[in-house]
Amino acid sequence: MSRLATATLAALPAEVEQPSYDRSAVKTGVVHLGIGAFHRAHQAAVFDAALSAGDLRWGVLGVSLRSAGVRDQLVPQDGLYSLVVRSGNEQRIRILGAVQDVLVAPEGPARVVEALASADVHIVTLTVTEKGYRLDPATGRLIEGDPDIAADLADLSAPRTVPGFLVAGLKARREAGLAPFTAISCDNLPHNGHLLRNAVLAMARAHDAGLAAWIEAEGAFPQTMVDRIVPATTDADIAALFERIGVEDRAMVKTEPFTQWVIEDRFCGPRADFASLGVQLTADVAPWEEAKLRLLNGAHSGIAYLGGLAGIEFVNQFVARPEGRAFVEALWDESAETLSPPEGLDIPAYRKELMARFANSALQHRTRQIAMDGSQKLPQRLLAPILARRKAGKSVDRLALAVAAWMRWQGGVDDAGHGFTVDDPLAGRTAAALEGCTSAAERVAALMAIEAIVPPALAADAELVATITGHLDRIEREGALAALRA
Ligand code: NAI
Ligand code: CS2
Repeated sequence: MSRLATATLAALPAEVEQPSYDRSAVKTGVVHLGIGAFHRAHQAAVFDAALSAGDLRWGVLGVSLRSAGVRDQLVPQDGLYSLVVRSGNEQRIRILGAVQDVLVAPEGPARVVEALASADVHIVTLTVTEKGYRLDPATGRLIEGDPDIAADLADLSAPRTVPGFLVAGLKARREAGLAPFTAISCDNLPHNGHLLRNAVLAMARAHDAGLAAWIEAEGAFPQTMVDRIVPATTDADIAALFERIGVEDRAMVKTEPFTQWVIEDRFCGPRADFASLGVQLTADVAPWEEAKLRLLNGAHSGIAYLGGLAGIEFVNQFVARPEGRAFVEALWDESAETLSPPEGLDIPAYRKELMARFANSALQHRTRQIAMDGSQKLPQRLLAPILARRKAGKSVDRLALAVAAWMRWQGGVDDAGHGFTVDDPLAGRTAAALEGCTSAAERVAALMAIEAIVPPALAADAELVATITGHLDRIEREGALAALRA
């Protein structure tokens, strides 16, 4: 079976779009940390469009901070992969050529630092998941007790973490007389640029006050809102693509037609002509980000836990059920009231479009995938709108139901009695909190006392606690579907 690569491009069917630029002339202008599925379908597609438009400065060097998996998929394919855009029965296949190489950081941290210090590199993008920043979700501070963070705080000769690599790269740039790069967090974190900047400055201060002051004065960490649903690729996706194009592509990503990237207009060096590439540049990303996190991601998390408990495999199956769709709409009614939408965002139209995106049956977006890392997601998606409503003296119901479903999920058993592993960096904490609890009320109190996840003001809110307890009790007795119907 032949594999997608430069040598096999000529064999592809005509329907497959191919890079139109001379890949050998492309310079590496971007280093991307955390080269998972999302980067390949979102930022890399924008840089590929910049290359197609003739600006050859924006090739991407991907870095994996953990495993060699993506390197082993992409490097044998000369960095080429298919972006498979699916909507209902339609499918569009485009081969992207922006990714030039992939490094596996633990195999050679010095090579990553060297790349970050290259004079051609002007932008560093990141998708390392919410937990990859090693920040306490409650305080936004670096978790200094994390062994990798502690190692980087002590010595940066072989960095291990995101702030460690960025500081080592920035230090080398300063020593070489270069300007800093612009570092753009593309993770679904509130105020992602601010959090990244804080993490980098905290790491820099531990090593060199002068370096920290230079980064503070000269560096740039724009906030961003990123949006495109990119489910994890499955073996069946790879097999189906092979049937269609006749070569094997182990690095393919599947996604939806929709894509959005809003970036705070704050760069400290050259950048692609983002505006001409469909990227929105704005002075204030916060209202965009808040709307996206609370509506899209908030609903996603509710769907993930309720659907996951009820044995509903995919997001589209959840919203195909009348009680599922009604739940999402009612959750949006609650969350939407907490937003201050930016000019240009029409919330009713946005909701309509979101529902259609969730209903896209060709994506097969697993509720299980979204359920992962709830401790890192709940605060910005569900707890923030709850807090805003409670401060305004308003009640919550569907938001509380989503939180109750997350609580039930922490027990690691679904409604059919099947056990599963709770995939979350704080799973040990939630399991310890639940130990010995004998009622829904005790479980709610124990989980709400975890300040790294739940703001103390919510734990002290008796009316809210009672609402969540009522929902959890029903889910435990009758299951998530019954709770949805009720
Ligand atoms: P993925 O699982 O394909 O890739 C995750 C990447 O993060 C991998 O490179 C992995 O090595 C790295 N990573 C995971 N844990 C880490 C840690 N503790 N330290 C350092 N690196 C770590 O996931 P995908 O789909 O690429 O999503 C990544 C992130 O992108 C999400 O968590 C989210 O914040 C953001 N995002 C994803 C969207 C999607 O639909 N997939 C859409 C919008 C944003
Ligand atoms: C999802 C997001 O996995 C999750 O937590 O909610 O990755 C979601 O698909 C994206 O934010 C869409 O832009």
